[in-house]
Amino acid sequence: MAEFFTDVQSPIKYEGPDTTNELAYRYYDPDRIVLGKRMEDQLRMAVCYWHSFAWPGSDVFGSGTFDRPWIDAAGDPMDAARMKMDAAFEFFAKLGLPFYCFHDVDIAPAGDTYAETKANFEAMVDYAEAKMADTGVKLLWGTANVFSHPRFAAGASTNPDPEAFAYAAAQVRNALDATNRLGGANYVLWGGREGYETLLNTRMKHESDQLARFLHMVVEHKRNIGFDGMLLIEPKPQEPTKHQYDYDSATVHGFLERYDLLGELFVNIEVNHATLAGHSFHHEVAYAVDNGTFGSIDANRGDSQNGWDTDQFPNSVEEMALATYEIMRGGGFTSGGFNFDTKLRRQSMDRTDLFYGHIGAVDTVAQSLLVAAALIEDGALEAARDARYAGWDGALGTDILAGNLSLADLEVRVVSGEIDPTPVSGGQERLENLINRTLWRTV
Ligand code: XLS
Ligand code: NI
Ligand code: NI
Repeated sequence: MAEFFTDVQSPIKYEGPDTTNELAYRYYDPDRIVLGKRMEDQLRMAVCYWHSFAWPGSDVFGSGTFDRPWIDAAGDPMDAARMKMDAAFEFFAKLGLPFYCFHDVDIAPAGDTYAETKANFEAMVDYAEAKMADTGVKLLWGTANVFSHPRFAAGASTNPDPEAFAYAAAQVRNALDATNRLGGANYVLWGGREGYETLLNTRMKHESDQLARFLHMVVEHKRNIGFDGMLLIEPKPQEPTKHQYDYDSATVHGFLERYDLLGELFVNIEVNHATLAGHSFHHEVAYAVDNGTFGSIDANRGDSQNGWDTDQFPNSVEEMALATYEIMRGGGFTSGGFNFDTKLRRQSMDRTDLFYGHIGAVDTVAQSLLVAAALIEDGALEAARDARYAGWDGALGTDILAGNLSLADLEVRVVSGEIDPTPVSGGQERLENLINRTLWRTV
């Protein structure tokens, strides 16, 4: 079989912080025990198929730049799909991460009819099954692309045409079956065009009822086939549409509660989607962990100078560490993990750039775990939070929350002078220094 990544002759290994080898891990040491688990099992990192193997490096102003002979290879499109999968699994095995993720359209070409597309997809799922058995690489999640084709221009489940809904249902049914067959740990639903371009032609309430019906159908199908992974919604506020209904963690939480879907679906939080929504990644993760909706992560980063989804490889240990702290404080991942939903820059055209991007990202995530573990083991951050809320453990706090006191009861006690709150410092700078000291010490 042809070899595609010839600059890397053996799997990338942990060599420690002092190595001079650019094709080695400095912090990611899969067998190292951190917070009671092997680093590999704690982080559950994955490579994404779409940006890394199915995207040629094109942007809205220009065509592909990447050296990827498996994209648009001449001849039978199924041969090209197998070549792409050979390249992908060679990369997964050489990078040495335990997982990958894919969309249906990433791995198999469309046929002239839906039946042909389905047959192509099934043949490629067989091929993937064999590759997974050969390499030991597992599936973190599968998903369906119900946003690229023109039939989904006005949305998938939120389309004004129920036939588009039905077509999306067919695709999701197949992708969920394939994910189940491949032993996938989760299934993701990203509502790429589940939103609107203009309110002038949109019935928002009708569209959200459609989306909820669709999600109930997905939950029901998951039960029918006995899939035991998590179903994940990936929030994103906009892009490609002007407004998307799964805007952020809090919006998704409200939606799930309103449509009786809490406990059935969880969130897959992407760093760059958090910042697009005007939040920090830390905020999005903390919200989901605190409200019991946390599932998985799409690790990447945005660019603070522009407002779109640049999906760059994560390289800020601080940004990652604050979120990893919240994840680990909440007990860590169950079936989720860190998926690199990341795109090389268009000028990074060499095949080996794909290794550099991932190696830096993997080390950033590994460092974030070390910082999170140091913060948890030190306990000072949690102790500061505990101290700040200590009043709520006292008689007044517990009575208020238990509903034992009315506005009038409280006013009586304030009038009598019994209650007279004293402002105390929030200590923000002291805590920021604590974070920085932990970063400097760990990294
Ligand atoms: C796009 C999303 C997408 C999902 C999977 O912005 O991040 O890549 O992760 O459909
Ligand atoms: Ni994503
Ligand atoms: Ni993105």
